[in-house]
Amino acid sequence: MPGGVSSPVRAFRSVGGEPVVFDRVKGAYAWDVDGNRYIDYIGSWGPAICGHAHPEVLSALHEALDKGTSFGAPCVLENQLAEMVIDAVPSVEMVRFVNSGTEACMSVLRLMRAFTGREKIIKFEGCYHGHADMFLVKAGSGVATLGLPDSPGVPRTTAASTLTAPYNDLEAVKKLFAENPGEIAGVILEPVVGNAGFIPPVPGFLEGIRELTKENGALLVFDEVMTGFRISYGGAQAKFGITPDLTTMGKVIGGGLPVGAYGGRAEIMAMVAPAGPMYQAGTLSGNPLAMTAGIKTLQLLKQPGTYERLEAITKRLSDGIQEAARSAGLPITGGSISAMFGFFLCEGPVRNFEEAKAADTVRFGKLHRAMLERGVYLAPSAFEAGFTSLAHSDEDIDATIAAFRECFAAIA
Ligand code: KE4
Repeated sequence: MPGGVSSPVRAFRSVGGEPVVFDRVKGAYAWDVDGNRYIDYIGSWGPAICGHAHPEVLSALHEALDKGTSFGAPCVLENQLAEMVIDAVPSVEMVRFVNSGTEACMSVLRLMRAFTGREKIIKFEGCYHGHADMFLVKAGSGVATLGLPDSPGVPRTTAASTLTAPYNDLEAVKKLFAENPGEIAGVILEPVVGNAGFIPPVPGFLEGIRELTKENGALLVFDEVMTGFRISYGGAQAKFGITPDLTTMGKVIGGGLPVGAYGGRAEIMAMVAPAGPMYQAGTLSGNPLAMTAGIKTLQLLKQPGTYERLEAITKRLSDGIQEAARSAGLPITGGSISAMFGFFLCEGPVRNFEEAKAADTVRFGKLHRAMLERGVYLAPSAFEAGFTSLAHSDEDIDATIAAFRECFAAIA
C-alpha cells in the first residue's frame, strides 16, 4: 500500500516517526497493537462524536446485520435518515446519500454547474473538499500537510476553472466576481476551517459571501462534511444563522460507516437524476448498515444538553492548551467552537492559510511525538483540527492538559 496507509495524513510524514497501528477503539480511547491506550482527539476524523463504538450504535448495527449488509434497492432507513437531515439542517429540503465527503463535494460541484450553466468555482486556500480533481487546487488537509504543490494528474483545464482566494478575505472574492462576470457557478467553503488547522470565520465573512453570491447569481455551498452535526445539530449554518443554497455532509451522519450526502434547495436538487438530468449514482449509497449507524448517531446527538457538554469540555481543553504553552513561554494561537478545536504554534492571529503557514511545524512534530508517548493521540499534522466527543470525561481533559504542560515545557 503506498506509504503503508489507506489515506496520506495517517502516515505521520509531517510529524516524523512511524504511525501508530490501531487494534481497537472504545469511547474516547484507542489501543494500538501493543496494547498502549491513547486518549483520541481525532475520532476517526470526525465520525466518533458520540465516542467510538457507542454501545447503542453497535447494537443497532448488530440488529441490522441480520437483515443483510447491502440491498442495492430503496430501503426505509434511507428515508428515515433523510428526514432527520432535512429536519436538522436549515438549507436542506432534499438530500442524496453517497459514500464519502469527496463524493458529496464532487457531486455538488456538478450540480452547481448544471443548475447555473456556469463552469468556474471559487474555493479558499487551505480548504479541503475531498480529492476530486477540481478541488486539488491550493487544498488543505493531507495536501497541505505533505506540502504537495496541489497534485500532479489534475488537468490544467480543470484547475483553470477553480479560482481561489484567501479565507476571510471578502475583497478578494469581490475581485474574482468582477474579473469573471457571469462565469462563476458558485463558492464552496468550510464554514469553519478544519483542514488548514482550525480557522474560524471572522465576523461578517460568511454574511458577506452570502451577499456576494446572491448579487452575482452564483450559488453558495457550505461544505459541512466536518462541521455538520459537530458545530451544532444543524451544523455551522444553524450556529451562525447563514443559509447556503447547498450543503455537503459526511463523517458524523455515517456514525463511523462510509456515508456522504449533499442536499439543499428542492428546486436545485430536483436536477439530480432520476428526477432531473444531472447524473450521479453509487452502488452502496444508502446502504442499510451506514443508514442505521447514522440514524442512531443523530438520535444520540439530539438528546438535550449534548452540544452544551461538547462546548464546555472543548473550550476547557483549548484554554488549557493555550495556558500550558504560554506558561512554557511558547507562542500559540487558536481556539474552539463546539466540539472542534485547534492551535498554531505561532503568535497569530491566523485568519487564513498563509498566516497558518507561519506555525512552527518542526516544534509541532516534537509536541506530537511527546504527547503520543504520554498517551494522547493528536492529529499528525499542524494543518488539521482536533475533535472531542461525548465520551471524553473531565478526567480525560485534565490528563490531556497536564500532558500538554509537560510536553510544552520539554520542547520549549
Ligand atoms: P472524505 O472523502 O475523506 O470522506 O471527505 C472529504 C472531505 C470533504 N470536506 C471536508 C471539509 C473534509 O474535512 C473532508 C475530509 N477530511 C479529512 C480530515 N481533514 C479526512 C481525513 C483523511 O483524508 O484521511
